[in-house]
Amino acid sequence: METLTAAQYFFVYNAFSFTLATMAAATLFLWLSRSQVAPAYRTALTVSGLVTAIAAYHYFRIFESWSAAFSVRDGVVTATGLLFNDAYRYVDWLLTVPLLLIELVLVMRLSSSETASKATRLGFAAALMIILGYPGEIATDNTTRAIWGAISSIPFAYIVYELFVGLGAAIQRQPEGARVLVNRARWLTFASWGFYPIVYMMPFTSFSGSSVETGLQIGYTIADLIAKAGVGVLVFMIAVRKSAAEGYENGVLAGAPGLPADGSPAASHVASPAAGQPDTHN
Ligand code: RET
Repeated sequence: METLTAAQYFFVYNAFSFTLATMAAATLFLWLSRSQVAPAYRTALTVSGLVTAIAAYHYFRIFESWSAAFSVRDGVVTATGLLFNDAYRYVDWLLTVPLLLIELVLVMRLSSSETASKATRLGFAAALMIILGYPGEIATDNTTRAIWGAISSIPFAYIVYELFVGLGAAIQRQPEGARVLVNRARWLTFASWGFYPIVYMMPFTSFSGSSVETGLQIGYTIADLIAKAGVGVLVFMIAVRKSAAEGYENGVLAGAPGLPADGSPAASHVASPAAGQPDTHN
């Protein structure tokens, strides 16, 4: 890698540090908010917090790897000889991308067979997309990068199609108050996901050397912040709106004091087909 300027080095360094803090904070928020929503949406918040927790761990490792790969003395950056490990990012995606898709499907509360089939197909396509993208990411020549990038775009196109066409119909069945938010989550996912392949194409631009490396790291980091923490907060808001539409207040069925709020059988037979809940049984 061509030597970075001190400004480039610290820009990336600070971005990693910021992202580590954001992912850790988002994890706490999502997990601590579980009790604020109806039992049916708690798994979505758990999964959402898992995504940011896995990301926090990987950003810690990425940050450490970045610090170890360079040393800065008197404003001059030199490579230490220890390689910056790009694999952390792809391992992170391998775990978090299928989980993110599952989280989106879960918050829609489709029938269990629809949830299972959508989550499986989307999760599988997401894993394939990441695995096929990796050889291109570590390739040193642009032709290899372009080939793997193109192959990886096939499962990517399938996911985008499913999110837009497949889940479009499901969105129409969401309760009024949540429809706008679910649609926003779908768009935010689409926009942030679309950003990854664009960042991947950095080496094909007129930028070169250390600018490409800086651009790749900053670009992927911004996309990760939106796709994980941003979408996580939206999923929380959707869960709150849908809980309210189903008669829950602060995670408890309104007008039913004393009922367990943890989704135990005593509460769930009252809670399940609440009014205004057309999306549960189709
Ligand atoms: C790659 C390789 C080039 C082609 C395509 C890619 C897509 C990557 C995507 C990654 C999404 C990651 C997310 C992470 C958050 O947890 C692998 C860069 C299409 C869409 C959402």
